[in-house]
Amino acid sequence: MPTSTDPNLDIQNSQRLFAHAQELLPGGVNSPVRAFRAVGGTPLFFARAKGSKLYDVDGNEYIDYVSSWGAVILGHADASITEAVYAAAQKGTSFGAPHEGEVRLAEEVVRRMPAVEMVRFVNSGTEATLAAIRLARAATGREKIVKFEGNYHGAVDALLAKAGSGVATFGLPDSAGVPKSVTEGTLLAPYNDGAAVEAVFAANRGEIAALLVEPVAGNMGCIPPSPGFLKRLREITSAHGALLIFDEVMTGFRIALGGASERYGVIPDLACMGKVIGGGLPVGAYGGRKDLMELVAPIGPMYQAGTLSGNPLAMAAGYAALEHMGADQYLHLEEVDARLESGLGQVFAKAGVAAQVQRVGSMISVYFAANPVADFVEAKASDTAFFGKLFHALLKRGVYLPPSALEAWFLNVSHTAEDVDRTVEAFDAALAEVAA
Ligand code: KE4
Repeated sequence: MPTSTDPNLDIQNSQRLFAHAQELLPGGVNSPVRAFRAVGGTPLFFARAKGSKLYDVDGNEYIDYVSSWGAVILGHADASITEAVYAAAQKGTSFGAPHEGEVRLAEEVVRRMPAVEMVRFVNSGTEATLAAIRLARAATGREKIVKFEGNYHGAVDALLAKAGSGVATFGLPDSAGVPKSVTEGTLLAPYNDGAAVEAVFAANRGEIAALLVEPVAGNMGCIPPSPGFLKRLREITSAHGALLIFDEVMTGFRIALGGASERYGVIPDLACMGKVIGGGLPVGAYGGRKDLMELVAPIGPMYQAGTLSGNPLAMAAGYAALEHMGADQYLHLEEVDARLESGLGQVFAKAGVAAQVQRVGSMISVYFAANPVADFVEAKASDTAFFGKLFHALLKRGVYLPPSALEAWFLNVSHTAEDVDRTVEAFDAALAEVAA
C-alpha cells in the first residue's frame, strides 16, 4: 500500500481510507488529479474545511492552496453559502422545473460578464465546453475547432486531443476510448503563439467553427497570455468568420468581477463558466451573444439538456458566492496573492533555487525553471520532480498545494497575510530540507 513519503506526518486514517477506496473507485478517487500520482505518496482524505484551512481525517491542519480547484472563492464553509444552501434545501432539492433561483443567478452572471447576454446553466465545466463547441458548430455550419496544447477544457472527447505531426494538421486522441474521427476535427497550436494560430486558420480556411482558449492558462500551471495574444485571437477569429470562445471556468469571477474579458478587455462570442458560480456545488454555464444563444433548444435547433441543470441548491450557493464578491474582496485577493508572490520570490532567491513565480490575480503557480514559462513545452520541461519533493516537505509543515506541478494554485478571500507569511516560512524550511 503506497504510504506518504514523510514518516513524521501521521496520516494513517487517510492511508486506511485510501486502501479501501481503491477497491471501490478507480485509483481510489473520483477525479484523477486527486490521487497524488504526480507527486507520489498517499492522497489525503479531508474531514472538514473552514476558511483557508483544510483538516484531514487524522486531524492535521493545512493552509489550502487548492480551494477546490478554484470553486471556493469566499472560503470553505462560508456562512452565507451554507445558510443559503440550507434554506434552499428546506424547500426541496430539485424541482425539475423552472424556479426563481436560476433567474436570479442568470441575472447576476449577465450583469458581471461583458460577453454574456444570455446564459444556460449546466452541471460542470465539461458540460459547458461540450455545449459551447456544439453551439459554435451549429452557428457556423463548420466542424473544426482550434485549441491550445496544455489547455484543458474538461473531459470532452473532441477536446481530449494532442498535436498531430504539424501545427496545422489534425489532432490525435489524448485518451483511450476517444475515436480518431472525433479528434481529427480538432487543431492544436502552442499557447501564446499567435503566428501558429494564423497558420492553422490559413491552412483550414473556411472550415474552423471556433477557437477555444483558457484566457489565462491554469491547467499547465499559471501562464498569463502574452501581451496582445488575446486581442490577436479576437482579430484572427473575426477575420475568418469563426467564433472566439473563452473558457473562463477557472478565470471567471476570479481574476476580476467580469473575469478575463473584463481584465484584458477582449470580448469573446461565447464564454464557458463554472467553479465559482456554483459556490462549491456542481454548476457550469455557457453564455454569450444573444443571437448565438437563441440557437439553443428549446428555441433553436442545437440540443442540450440536463436533469439537474439550474439545481436550486447550486443556484443558491452560486448566488451567495457572487453576492459577496465585490471590489473589496477582489482587492483583498490581489493583496494576499501579491504578498505570496513576493515572499516566494524572496525565499527562492535566498535558497538559490531557479524558480518562476507566475501569477494573474488569485491564480498563481511556481515553475522550477530558469526562465519564465509561456507554453506547454516549457511547462513540461520544468523540474516537476523537485516540485514533488517540495510538495511533501510543505505538507508536513501544514501547507497543501495542488498535487501536481502543472496546476494553478488558488487562494480565496479568507486567506490572510498571516496565512501567507506562515506559508513563506514553510517554503523557507522546506527548501532547506529538500535542497540539502
Ligand atoms: P469540470 O468538468 O471539472 O467541472 O470542469 C472542466 C474544466 C473546464 N475548463 C477549465 C479551464 C478547467 O480548469 C476545468 C477543470 N479544472 C480542473 C483543474 N485542473 C478540475 C480538477 C479536476 O479535474 O479534478
